[in-house]
Amino acid sequence: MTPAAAGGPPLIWRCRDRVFDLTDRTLVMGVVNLTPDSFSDGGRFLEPGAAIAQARRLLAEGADLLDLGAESTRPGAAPVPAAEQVRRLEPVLRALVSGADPCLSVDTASAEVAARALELGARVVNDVSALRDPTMAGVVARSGAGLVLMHMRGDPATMQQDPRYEDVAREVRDHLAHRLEAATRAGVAAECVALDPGIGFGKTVRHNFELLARLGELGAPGRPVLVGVSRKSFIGRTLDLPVDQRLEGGLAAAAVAVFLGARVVRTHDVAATVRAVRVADELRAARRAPAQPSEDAT
Ligand code: HH2
Repeated sequence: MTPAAAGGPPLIWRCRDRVFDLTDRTLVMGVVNLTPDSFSDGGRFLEPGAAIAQARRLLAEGADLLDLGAESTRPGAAPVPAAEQVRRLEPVLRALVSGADPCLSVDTASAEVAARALELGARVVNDVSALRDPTMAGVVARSGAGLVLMHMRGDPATMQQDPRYEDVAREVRDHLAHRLEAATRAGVAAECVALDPGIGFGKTVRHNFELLARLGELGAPGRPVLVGVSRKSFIGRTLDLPVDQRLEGGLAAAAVAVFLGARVVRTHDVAATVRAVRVADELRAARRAPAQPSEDAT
């Protein structure tokens, strides 16, 4: 079987010296949370040795990049001071960068934490607050790092308190467009930015499904859309399953998101997601370019 055929408009994502070509291939971003309280893996990778081992495992499973977080963003989570985030991240970043030098992302809304992570070799800042820290854009711009701008209504402490939208897809798209404009105005190159609708961040179950179903309307021309659905509560509520039994539901949502245009999938379950995403890439390519009758009969 040949890989997904070319045909869509070129799409790149620049993350310092790494330039990902997303034209026909979706990236899988593996998650490692160096936290005691994350909703699905809290406490498992707080100790640096455990986090480094998990990071290496996810890379071996085929992750294109890793997202390291030292502060949970689950609903109601308490903020973690920058110094504590750095203390958790530093040994893990050092160990990973001195090895195979993978593409590492830091999941933080703090410019101070982002700056230190970039100094230590991170190549992406994943900012769920989309530049609420007024010095974040400058830090990212100076480094040339990749930047994920995510939509969130309110903050983790309050975001799930009766979220309401008139038209969730339009409001998320407009918000992301404004944040992209703010980032580029502050000097971040547009080709460094990826946009994320923020599944589960200030949204009801129905809002999350609507955002995924209308993914083609989100984002901005020429910029990749990232989605994170892995193990999230909208899947748990739909299937009435606890967090450790949401793999298949997450894979279904990720595959459909990729078919509808997502180009980066953030996940805790890398091996399974890589398989689902590769098939979804083929389906997306097939929709653009129908196979010729003579092609590969297997
Ligand atoms: N979801 C989580 C955290 N960070 N970043 C982006 N860009 N998109 C997401 O959907 C996203 C994110 C929540 O997942 P997790 O990191 O596993 O949990 P916690 O925030 O509790 O650490």
